[in-house]
Amino acid sequence: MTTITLVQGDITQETVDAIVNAANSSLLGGGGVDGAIHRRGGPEILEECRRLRASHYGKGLPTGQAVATTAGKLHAQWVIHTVGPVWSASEDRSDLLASCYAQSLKVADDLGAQTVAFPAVSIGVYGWPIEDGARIAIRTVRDADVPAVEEVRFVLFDTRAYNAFVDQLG
Ligand code: AR6
Repeated sequence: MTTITLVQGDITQETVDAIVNAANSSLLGGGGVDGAIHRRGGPEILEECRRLRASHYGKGLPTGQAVATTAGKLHAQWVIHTVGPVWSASEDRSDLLASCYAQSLKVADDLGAQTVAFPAVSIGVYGWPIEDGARIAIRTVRDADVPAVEEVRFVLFDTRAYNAFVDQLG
């Protein structure tokens, strides 16, 4: 049974086995939580991302998938990078957003990570409506069968995101 906990704060300050990054396909960094993770984690993370681009992910990491690297100087063993979908009003991309959580948890479970911190994937720069993003996140984690993972901690940056997750957790 995986326990879901919610905290408001900066995910780069968390001590967990794995920290999930809301990355982009390039894996080479960006703004938002991605920028914060690379800044605080140091250059080792980017070096490993570059190696992934040079080997398995020549075209980048596809949306909805996840891959692990070192966590550098963060208080974690791994960063699991996932690429959320950009919100679209004309196309339902919910399955891709759910896949980010499911695939990240599968990677975490395979690594033996017992504690995993997630940001709210896609609800920043990628424009996903917060309430819907929270609903998909909580539902997907609840449905996941990941025996190694004891705790999933959602780390929400601002009050609005935190409250949306509180509402969905019920
Ligand atoms: N800790 C926790 N949450 C954070 C932090 C932090 N330090 N910083 C921001 N957030 P976003 P996306 C929240 O934009 O929508 C990047 O440039 C933020 O308030 O980081 O998936 C990537 O390279 C929001 O609630 O990710 C991609 O190009 C949530 O994290 C693109 O942005 C997600 O916001 C991905 O966009």
